[in-house]
Amino acid sequence: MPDRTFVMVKPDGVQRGLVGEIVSRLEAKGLKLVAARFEKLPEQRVTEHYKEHLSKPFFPSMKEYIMSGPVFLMVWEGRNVAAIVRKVVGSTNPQEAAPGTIRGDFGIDIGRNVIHAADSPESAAREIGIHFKTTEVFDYKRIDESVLYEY
Ligand code: FUP
Repeated sequence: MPDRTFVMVKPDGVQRGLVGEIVSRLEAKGLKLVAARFEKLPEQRVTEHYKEHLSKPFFPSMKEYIMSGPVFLMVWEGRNVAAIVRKVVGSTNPQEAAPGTIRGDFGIDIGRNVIHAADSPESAAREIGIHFKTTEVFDYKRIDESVLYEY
């Protein structure tokens, strides 16, 4: 099984027209898009996705925000993709995220941090399972793969 991770452009990222920019950055890095869907998340999947945060004080407002508009859900593939995408995305709090990262370049507030990316291969597998059926994730070869890796 190739390395895969789960990424979501949150409602603020969609509203601000950042979907294309985010997809472009991940493509330009050399990662491969293998699944995508644009939708408004149902409450049950938001609760499942963020179950480790259910009892946190920020959970109710985060849930309302995540469900406030459509989100762009994706699965990306590449060697060590979960760690790579977390670096491209930057720190959770956009105020601390380094310039050059997505959150560092496009965010200000921790409660509006533009994008979600799974924090480990284990989280990625769990989150992909919540949001995508196996038939929605595509296995294909990209034409540039032979020049992207040394081996
Ligand atoms: P991350 O893995 O970077 O998305 O960060 P966390 O899992 O720690 O937090 C999940 C989401 O909760 C963050 F994207 C933003 C939100 N959050 C807040 O709104 N306030 C907080 O104090 C902490 C997290």
